Amino acid sequence: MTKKIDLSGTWNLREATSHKAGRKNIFFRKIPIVIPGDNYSALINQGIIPDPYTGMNELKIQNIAEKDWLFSRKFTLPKDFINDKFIYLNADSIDTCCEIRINDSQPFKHCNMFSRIRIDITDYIKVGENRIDILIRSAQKEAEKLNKKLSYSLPHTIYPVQSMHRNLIRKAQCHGGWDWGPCIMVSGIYGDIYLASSSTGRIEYVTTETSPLSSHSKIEIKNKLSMNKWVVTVKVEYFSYREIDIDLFIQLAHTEITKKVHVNSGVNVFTEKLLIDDIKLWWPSGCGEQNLYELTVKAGTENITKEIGFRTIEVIAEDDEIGRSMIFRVNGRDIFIKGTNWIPMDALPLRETKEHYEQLLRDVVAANMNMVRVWGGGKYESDYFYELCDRFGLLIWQDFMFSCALYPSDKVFLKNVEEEIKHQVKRLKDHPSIALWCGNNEALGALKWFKESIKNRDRYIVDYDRLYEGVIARAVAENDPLRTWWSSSPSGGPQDYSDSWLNDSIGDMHYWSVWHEGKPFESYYDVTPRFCSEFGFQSFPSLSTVLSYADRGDLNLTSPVMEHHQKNNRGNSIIISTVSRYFRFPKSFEQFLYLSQVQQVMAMKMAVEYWRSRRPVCMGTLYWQLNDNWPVASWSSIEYSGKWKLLHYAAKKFYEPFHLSIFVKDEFLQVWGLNDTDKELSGKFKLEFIDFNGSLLFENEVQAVLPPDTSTLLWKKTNSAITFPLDNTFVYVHFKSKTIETDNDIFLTLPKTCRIQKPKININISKEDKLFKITLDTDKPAFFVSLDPGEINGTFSDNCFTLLPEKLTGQKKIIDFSLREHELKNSKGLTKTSLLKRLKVFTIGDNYISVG
Ligand code: BMA
Repeated sequence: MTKKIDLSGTWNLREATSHKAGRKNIFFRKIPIVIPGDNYSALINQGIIPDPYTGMNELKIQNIAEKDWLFSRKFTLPKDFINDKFIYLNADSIDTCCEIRINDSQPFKHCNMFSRIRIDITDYIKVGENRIDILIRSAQKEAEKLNKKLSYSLPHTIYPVQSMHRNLIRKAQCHGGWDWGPCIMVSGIYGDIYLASSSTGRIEYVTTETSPLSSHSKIEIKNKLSMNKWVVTVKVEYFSYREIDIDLFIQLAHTEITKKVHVNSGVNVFTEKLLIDDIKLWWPSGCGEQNLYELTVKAGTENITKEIGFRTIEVIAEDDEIGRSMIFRVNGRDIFIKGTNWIPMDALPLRETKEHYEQLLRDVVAANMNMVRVWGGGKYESDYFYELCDRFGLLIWQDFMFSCALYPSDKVFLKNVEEEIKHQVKRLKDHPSIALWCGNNEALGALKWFKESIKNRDRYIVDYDRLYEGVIARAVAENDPLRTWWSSSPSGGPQDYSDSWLNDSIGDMHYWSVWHEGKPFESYYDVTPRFCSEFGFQSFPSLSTVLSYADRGDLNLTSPVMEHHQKNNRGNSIIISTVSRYFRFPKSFEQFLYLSQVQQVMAMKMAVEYWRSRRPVCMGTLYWQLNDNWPVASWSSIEYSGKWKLLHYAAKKFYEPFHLSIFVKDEFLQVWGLNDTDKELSGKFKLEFIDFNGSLLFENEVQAVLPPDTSTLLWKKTNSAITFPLDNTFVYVHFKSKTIETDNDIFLTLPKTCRIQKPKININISKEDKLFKITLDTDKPAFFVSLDPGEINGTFSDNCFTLLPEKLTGQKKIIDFSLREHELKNSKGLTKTSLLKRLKVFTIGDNYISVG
């Protein structure tokens, strides 16, 4: 068998900038660094630089990015690892421009954190002690150098703290700063780094293509149960050190192939077809099970095991009377996509852990989502991320890593990108979760952003075409022909390069008019995107997260620290002016944080509920953005600390498979019953008008049927037909069947105009095993009721809800609070009394004067 020596663990790090390095320089001292990991984290852990997430420290650590860094370690090789063997070094990702030396070898150069490094080191190693040195040059300086060589400029977006020319280097683009992220130009070694020795060769990639047997009729394919016979093409790329016969073994489900194959020195490709019966399909979350099958491939001395799934995914982009659709059809069924955009989990790669991935992705599933978009300004995620998405049934919209910039198209750059794309496509294509490959984020739109490309569009279009269509699309077509290629997000779809930025009739849309252009929330009702892959509204994190970066003395929205932790130039003023547009002005800093989250909920809820009701014209929404990579004010629904913002609770509700959507559009109050399941639902639909004192003014109950995979109009009336005063009335709707119960409500005028009354809320807590049960009741209707457990790390079964007096509902509201796994370990002592003491309750009525 192939033997491996893992090189992860503790390495040494020191500065290697030639002109500055010297004994007196503190960075020249060797310090320990954990690999996989990054230089900034090592320097922080040694107390050499401050944590950039605290206060305004980000500004103090920028000089680290100007230096070159040497990562080195020793390793010992036993005789049997070397004797008569061939040895290679594997490094999954080195960030970014590096020179690798084994003992006294010639340096091997590489400059792309997204492509794998495999180098033959047989001639440079010896039995006993060896050393590896990886010199990582300052990416910032390398980018500057490349920029100087350009014959015309290649602009990119610029954020408050920015490393320039990030688009010239194949590194996570957001490392250079973003409108939610710090500028931390890390250098590092990520993923697996190891040595492997074998007498024959190595498997470079194992990839598969799966198709239902063509003898299935169209009708059979529509009926998912009959799609059980599949052809699997397994491709093995084997790099052989010499000409020899090797054993090839493939096993999948109950099918096996064993044979001897002849290999020549260099790359050999074997393709085998397997016919598999009795397949159970893989489905996205909410639509069925996530069945996975283990595939084992042995070639020579190497052995690879992975899980694959069986499903068909088509992206239906067809011309119709509106424009051009964008529909994800999985196993023959059109799925309404509900999800969010994913950015890298942490600006400091060392802080990204498996637990963190798992928690975030579980939170995505818990909010009834079925897709995440891996956004193009970040990175191709770790294998673990994709494995979890397969297991959880989360479809992935996978961007290639290009974002908000114009990119070069010279030969060196294109060759570098081509290697990257081939590697990433082969690495990832077997994940059933990946639904589509998308060329970039907003790079097509960016042609219109910069004066250079506005002036000389032709030059930049040629660059665009060479890179995305010439290199990337071709590499995708050659290596993953069964998956959809989508040129850019947003775009009108295949072969459409029109300026579709503000066009809601074709392809996918990024609808930013509400946030970036300051339009009212109601303008979400002005468009019906075929698929909205980005739209968002910012909020502040809650106080416990703010306190992780700000001192008590900084707790003012216009303090330098609060402004520093806002990377969108107009961000805080948009939040503040929107608060004044919709709400009574908050009485305290903490109320402000809370209200910022409430208005974020209002914005996203209005957009999603309206667009879901437009099904099948609109067939998906991915809001911007799920997570933060440091603690900051942003569009995220989960704070950096892992705490759910109110938006995440609201998403759990507005993305539920059966949901009542309620809105007032063009003076019409409308209620739609949304059913995203394949089962018909029949139940009682109730609509009530209630005043803010809690008196029932009107009630109507009917039997309603919600057919599968549709939205159904349940109520429509003009506002003028409502005889109750609009400022003292809200509408409450409720649907109940044998199996489900859901409700919703809406104000008939701006919240600040409503005569909301300050509620008195009673809370009782009991503890049942690991769970806290929180019982609430109120004297007056209470809106956007939010429970905040401070820094206690846990989630509520419901939050940010309307709480009605018991006399109206006949019952008290009961909510579960469960601690996160690691919190369970830390806080054995948490009692119901201590939870009650720390639990804060906010409602928008808190900012109204108490009457009566
Ligand atoms: C989108 C994204 C990001 C950005 C966000 C908010 O268009 O693609 O570039 O963070 O807008 O401005």
